[in-house]
Amino acid sequence: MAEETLPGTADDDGPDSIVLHVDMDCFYAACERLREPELEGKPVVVGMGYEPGEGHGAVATASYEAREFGVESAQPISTALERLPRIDDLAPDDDPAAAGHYRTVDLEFYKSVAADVKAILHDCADVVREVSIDEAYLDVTDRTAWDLAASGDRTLAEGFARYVKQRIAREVGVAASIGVAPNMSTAKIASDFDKPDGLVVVRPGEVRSFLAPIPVEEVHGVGPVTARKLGSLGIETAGDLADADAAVLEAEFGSRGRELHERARGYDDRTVTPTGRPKSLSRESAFTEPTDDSEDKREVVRALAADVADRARSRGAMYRTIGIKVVVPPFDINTRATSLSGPVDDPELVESVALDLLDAEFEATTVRKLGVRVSKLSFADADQSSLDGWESAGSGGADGDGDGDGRVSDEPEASAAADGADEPPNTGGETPSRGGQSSLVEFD
Ligand code: TTP
Ligand code: MG
Repeated sequence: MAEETLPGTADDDGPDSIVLHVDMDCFYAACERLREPELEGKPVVVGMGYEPGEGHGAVATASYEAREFGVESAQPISTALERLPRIDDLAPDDDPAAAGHYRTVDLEFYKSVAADVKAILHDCADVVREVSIDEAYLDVTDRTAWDLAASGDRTLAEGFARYVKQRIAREVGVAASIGVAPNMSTAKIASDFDKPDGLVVVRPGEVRSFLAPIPVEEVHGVGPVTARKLGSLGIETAGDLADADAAVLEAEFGSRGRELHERARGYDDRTVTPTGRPKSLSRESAFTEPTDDSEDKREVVRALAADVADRARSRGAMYRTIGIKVVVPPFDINTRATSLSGPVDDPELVESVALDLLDAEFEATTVRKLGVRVSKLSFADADQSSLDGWESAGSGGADGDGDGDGRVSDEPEASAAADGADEPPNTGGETPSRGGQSSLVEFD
């Protein structure tokens, strides 16, 4: 497909960007499989408002095996049950392979998995835009290149994306599909192109030919109404849209028509902008085997505290809350935090508070994962805008699931909630205090 030369020979003003769009495969179902590995390869349906044994609620997502039976997102559970009976309802001689494992949405758990994924993404890119619980754009122009790898006809960018995918699979245990392209809209289409477990690379010279056969509905900014109108003009694919007369499109759709025309031709000059300032900075670490060894746990907390304090300092962030996260097998998440009377930048205090919180309640507990977090951040530099942490998959007020469909979106908040103003109120806990009141706060 390389009808033009590589790399960076575009007529524009600089080298071509390298954008990754990462979207997790059947995300909620993949999370359920983390807890219940025996669901691997089986039809799984995750229902919102669903209760075991009942028939109400709506499908949040279905595993790819369940999709084969015609089960899909937003469908009523009652319809899903007609297409794919529940395993518990099967008669003894029915085929268990043609039955579904129905589970109820557990957003807190999915957010904790998403945070692990996003921590990897932030590790792999300086600029990350999180758009929902399971989806993000990365600008990795500075980390890799469109040049061909020495070993063959693949680009370095492809190898980089494969590395990101493998890290997510190995470290978190869920599958991502990744699209790689010189711009955001093409990367998004590419990530969807070969799901599940896809890796689709569209090189700078290939954008237009890649887009040509794609249905217009998939072009960013084309909703069902626009698609219908385009259809009535005989425009069915991105190729048709690219070849259409810009003046006609503009007459029909105004300036948006011109924009859609540009997108279909492979131009999208949006840059990946980070989602926003962090509300907190955190780092967590899982043990290979759960442990109750007090010194092992303290050692990990010390290392995590040093790392978090270091990152806060390098980002110019002061913090007013120091907390820990303790995950007890199988996935029981506990968080404890201490609020200080004012913002500090004090690595030793992060360590001692984190250790006190650990010792106070979890000294003898068997844990599988530990985390340290600083929050209620304030920044010396008003323009600072990097983002990190396990909470970043939709922390605070930005991730409410009050939009009815239970999806979690991290689109930018309008206001400066980044200072932690949305943190839950103190609950008057008995945790150690350093010149300020103690509190128990939720991490997300
Ligand atoms: P999607 O990324 O749209 O879907 P998905 O990850 O389940 O599957 P795919 O492999 O096609 O990407 O959404 C992410 C999660 O958001 C999904 O796992 C469940 C939730 N969701 C809803 O709750 N309701 C919905 O209508 C949709 C589309 C998603
Ligand atoms: Mg997804």
